[in-house]
Amino acid sequence: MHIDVLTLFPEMISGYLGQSMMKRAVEKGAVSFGWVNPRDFATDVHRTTDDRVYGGGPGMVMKPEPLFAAIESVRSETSRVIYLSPQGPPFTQAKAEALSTSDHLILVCGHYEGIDERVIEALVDEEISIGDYVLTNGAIAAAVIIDATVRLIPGVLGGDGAAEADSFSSGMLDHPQYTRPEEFRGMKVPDVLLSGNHAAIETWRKQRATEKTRRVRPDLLDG
Ligand code: 4G1
Repeated sequence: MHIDVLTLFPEMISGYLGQSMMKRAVEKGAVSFGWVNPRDFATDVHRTTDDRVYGGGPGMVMKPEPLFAAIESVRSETSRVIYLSPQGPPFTQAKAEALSTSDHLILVCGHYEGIDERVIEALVDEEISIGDYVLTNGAIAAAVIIDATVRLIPGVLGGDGAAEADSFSSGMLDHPQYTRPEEFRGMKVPDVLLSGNHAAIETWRKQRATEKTRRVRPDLLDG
């Protein structure tokens, strides 16, 4: 998979993409990253990428010309152009699974108040939102999409079933987790987890996960 990130501030997430799981995924050849800065496609002397909003009101909007040129510089037949936007449907694990089989993603990050609507109409295949809150720019949202998607590409995680075992694959929150020591500051690991009784452990985990999900995220059980 190749992922091009279109942003005015690549340094916001380039550090993250050069680290940890992403670094290993690149080294394994599972994914490669490219950067596209619309500023490099602005043609005036000041290399302007934003302008005032038609109809009035505060803030600036990203101009269409540099965005069209930037997207068209990396787009091909197999590209999927995604605009990270609070106006999109919410990002989910199911969406991450669908994206993980893509050939080429172009992730368009908004800045200021967003992008000229004509870019969305003409070039964007899909809008995705990472949640209902206000951000200063969309690059962080792109990093979220990349993290959740790339770890699902076969061979990126250890192959120990960690990706499949993840609680969201079962549509529920996770059960509590413990590691050594058996007792820490008087707090003990539940006996069942030390029993070696795998059926009992499975029952305990399912029960705790269900209780927690019902209490804090009942929407996951009804949905
Ligand atoms: C109206 C949140 C505006 C924000 C309503 C989730 C938020 C991209 C996302 C905004 C952004 C609400 C996202 C808002 C995002 C252009 C630059 C848009 C930043 C921008 C609830 C600012 N998932 N927000 N507007 O935050 O990019 O993907």
